[in-house]
Amino acid sequence: MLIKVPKTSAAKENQITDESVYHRRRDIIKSMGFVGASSLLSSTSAQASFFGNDDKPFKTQALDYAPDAKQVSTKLTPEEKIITHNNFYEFGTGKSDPVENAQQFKVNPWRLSVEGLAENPFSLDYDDLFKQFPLEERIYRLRCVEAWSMVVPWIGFSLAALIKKAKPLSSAKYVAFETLYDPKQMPGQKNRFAGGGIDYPYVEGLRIDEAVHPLTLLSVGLYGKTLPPQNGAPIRLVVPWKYGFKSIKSITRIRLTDKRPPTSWNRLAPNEYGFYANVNPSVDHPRWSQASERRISGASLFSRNRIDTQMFNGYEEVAPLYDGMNLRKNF
Ligand SMILES: Nc1nc2c(c(=O)[nH]1)N[C@H]1C(S)=C(S)[C@@H](COP(=O)(O)O)O[C@H]1N2
Ligand SMILES: [Mo]
Repeated sequence: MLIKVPKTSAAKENQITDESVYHRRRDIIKSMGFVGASSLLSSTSAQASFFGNDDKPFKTQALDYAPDAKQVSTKLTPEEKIITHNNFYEFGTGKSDPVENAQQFKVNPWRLSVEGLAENPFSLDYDDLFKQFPLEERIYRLRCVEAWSMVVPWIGFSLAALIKKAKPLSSAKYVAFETLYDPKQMPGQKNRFAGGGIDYPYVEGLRIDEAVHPLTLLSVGLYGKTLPPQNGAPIRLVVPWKYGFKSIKSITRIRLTDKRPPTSWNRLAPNEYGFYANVNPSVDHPRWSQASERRISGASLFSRNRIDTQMFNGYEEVAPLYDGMNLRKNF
């Protein structure tokens, strides 16, 4: 019974008509003050019409950061697509539910605790998230297990820097992550149906060597500004070589542990979603192929291309992490 809920909602997402999403998105974009496809306007200049007069859009703030030094040849996904086409089941299971339902989400005050098998457990408040570690831009591909993808200019810092500060004990083999649990603010957490069958809080995990890999990012912003709530404000994980569901949003707890932690999608449908969830074009999801993906690229409905999915989402430098492992079995 519980397993059936996500199956239904996941299937629904795959079948959702582009057109209805497109028209909905137009309304939202208009309300947020975007005037053109390549607008660089901050959402602070948003008009509140879509959300109603006392229901103003969330305000993001400009960040100071070091731009991504690498010349990334791939075209960025436009900002208005990244912030209106989301998976964040705490705010509903439809792609436009998060932007519609998350604008009043309170991110300040916030507390992120770093705990468990560590010599120096600590916690960060909202301001610390932006001040304790130098911020850098990382332009990464994001590949959802549902076979769509984006190219996102994230801003954040390496998870490795945060873990180093905690001074992990040698017994720490895994890192466990937890999203905020607050059903008053997150309608999807009120009951199983609203939240797609997930048992909240949403949890995720990495092996410690994956966690300290230089590509693994804690993101606090995108497109030069703090994250909007629908993308996981105030802080979320980004693991670019794994399916998007590993990149847990709105994190309140990071725990070093000696046991492999449970992960939300694996718990819900273990035959469909593994612990590793490395992007792999040769291991299909039981209900669809993973050989290719729909790249959400241009501003127009017609500028979506089907491209081949790459092993590890193209981040081949992570391959040594899995030397000798059967990646079909450990999917
Ligand atoms: N807490 C939480 N984190 C989450 C999710 C979620 O539902 N809840 N969805 C995941 C999935 S399936 C994807 S593809 C990415 C989407 O991130 P984006 O909306 O910023 O593109 O967030 C991931 N993190
Ligand atoms: Mo996803």
